[in-house]
Amino acid sequence: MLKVIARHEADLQAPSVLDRTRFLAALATVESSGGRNWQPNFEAGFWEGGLYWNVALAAYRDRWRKAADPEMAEWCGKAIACSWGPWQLLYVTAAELGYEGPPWGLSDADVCLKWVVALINKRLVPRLQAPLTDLGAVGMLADGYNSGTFLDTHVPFAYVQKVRAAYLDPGTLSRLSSLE
Ligand SMILES: [Ca+2]
Repeated sequence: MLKVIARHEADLQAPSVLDRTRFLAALATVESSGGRNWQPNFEAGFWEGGLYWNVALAAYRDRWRKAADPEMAEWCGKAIACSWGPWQLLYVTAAELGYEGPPWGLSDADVCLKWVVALINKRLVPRLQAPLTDLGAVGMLADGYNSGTFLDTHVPFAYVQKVRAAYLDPGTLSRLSSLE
């Protein structure tokens, strides 16, 4: 997993106070137990009848439902409502950012991280305001990654604290280094 991070961390346009490798490692640690638990996770809000269901999602559903053999067709549609990979990135988010592959393509750690970095660069980093400490940046980016933005009043405190703790934990990198 550290090799994957090493291939992408330079693309993260984060403030220089932030240790990019440790931040991306901390996110993977919290999202997928350090890369050990990253099966697709179905998010009902992004499926038919869910809070976020809309015409764009219906189009994704129809596109990928047809992508594979008939026995898998229903699942392939539902794959658009899953989060994927070590960073548990929502397919819908990646698609909004320009990802054109199938939802299940995001289970590849490199593909997943490429679009995670794109998300952070495009939607979060431009709204950060200096001066920042590294833990300040970690907190805002973790809030935004989990809740969509760090500029609103919804702050997922428990999640932010977990990412900060993983960022500070010297064991985070060594645990990830043992995983592909
Ligand atoms: Ca928020």
